[in-house]
Amino acid sequence: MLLLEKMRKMVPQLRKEAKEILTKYGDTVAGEITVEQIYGGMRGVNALLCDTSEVGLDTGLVIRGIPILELTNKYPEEIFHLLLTGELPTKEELEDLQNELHRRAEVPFYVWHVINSLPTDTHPMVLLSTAVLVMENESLFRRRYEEGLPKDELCEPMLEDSLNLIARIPAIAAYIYRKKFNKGPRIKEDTTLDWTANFTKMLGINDPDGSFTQLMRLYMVLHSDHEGGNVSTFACQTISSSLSDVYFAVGGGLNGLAGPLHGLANQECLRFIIKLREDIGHQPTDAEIKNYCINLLDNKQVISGYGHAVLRVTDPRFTALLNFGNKFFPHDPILQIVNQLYKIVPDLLIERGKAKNPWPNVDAASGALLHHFGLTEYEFYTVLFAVSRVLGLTAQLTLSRALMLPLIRPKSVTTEWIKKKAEESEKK
Ligand code: HAX
Repeated sequence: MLLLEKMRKMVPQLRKEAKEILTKYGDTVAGEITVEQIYGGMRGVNALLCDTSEVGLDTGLVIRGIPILELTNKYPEEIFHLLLTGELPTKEELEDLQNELHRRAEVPFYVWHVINSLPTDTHPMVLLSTAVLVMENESLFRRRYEEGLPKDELCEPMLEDSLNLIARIPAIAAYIYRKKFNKGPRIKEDTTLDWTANFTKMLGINDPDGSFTQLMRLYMVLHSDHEGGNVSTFACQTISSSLSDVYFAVGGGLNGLAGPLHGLANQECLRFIIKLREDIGHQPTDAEIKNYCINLLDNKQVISGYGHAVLRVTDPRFTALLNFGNKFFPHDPILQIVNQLYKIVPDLLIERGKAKNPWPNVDAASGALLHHFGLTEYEFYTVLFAVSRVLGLTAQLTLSRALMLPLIRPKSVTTEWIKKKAEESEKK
């Protein structure tokens, strides 16, 4: 496998570089932390290493130095290669990776049984997270660890597990969709197709001109990674730092993604738009939308799809999705509301002065586009996000094992400690 060969060449260089940095700059102060940051979810604390991507306050997602808006015509497989190695694959490398994913795509039979055995009203994210966790049985990383493989050799089995998971997750997600929403029997995978086209075929969405697949490729690229401190990635990395394998770690990360302030926001956002239209009773005017949002904010509700813990501008991923919709179906009534909200909500949030970022994030547009193609079951949206995010999570896990990063274990402090510390600093 070409990717494995590339990693074998890369890993010694990465370790050498890390060693040199630590020897030369180990004592360099990289930041300070205030009491407000301790109470405030550690916003702005520089404490994690992540080379796959970075999120600039005013630039948004940049993958390995390339702004996300310059990567929108790529295949998600290319993005995985880029995240992991820092380079886009050559044609040969891409084909080799795609073949490798097909070779690994068979889902263990018991996964279907587990999904079938859960109650029909189970949330799709529970089905997905459970399916990922039960595949832990397949982990090569765990087997190698138990055999006594030293930690400087754990990167390869981590990559093996990662590729298996990436190869299998589309079939699992597609089955969850078909089972949960009564769409008919499972559709088998098609090894002649790329990762996304195979996925959309297995979902069974009607796509005569291929534009749904085109959207899904874009969607998979945009959601793949968002540096190291977001809930799903941070949770995933923390779990894996105890040397638990990909299935435990990604399962944990996906549970974090399932929260409404994180990956569930795409579901919440479309639900909000549909409810807004229903409550107003017709295609709303700008004034009606404005009043509706004011009322929500007065009732201490958040407007899903707006705000971000890091970004302070319109999320370029939102821009990419909105451009897609406005180009291909500008008259779609739901998309029109997304456009209207974009004109109205930022000013309302600015007026209230609470949200540090009044601009839309990726979740503000994605649901409207999926809805247009008949994928209206918004409970499923976070699963799509998860399929994409597995690319970033697994790339990051593999790199952490490449660098042999240690257990993540920051120190916590008590309220008493904080009060004492504050008193001491006031006396000075
Ligand atoms: N609507 C109303 N109020 C908002 C708001 C919004 N969209 N965004 C922030 N605020 C409020 C916060 O609730 C907070 O109020 P309190 O002080 O009363 O608690 C205040 O503004 C300050 O928040 P902040 O510092 O600007 O934001 P945080 O870093 O704490 O949180 C969130 C960032 C994304 C969680 C937040 O903006 C939010 O809840 N947005 C709506 C949900 C959403 O769109 N989530 C998806 C984010 C993208 C993502 O991770 N996708 O996976």
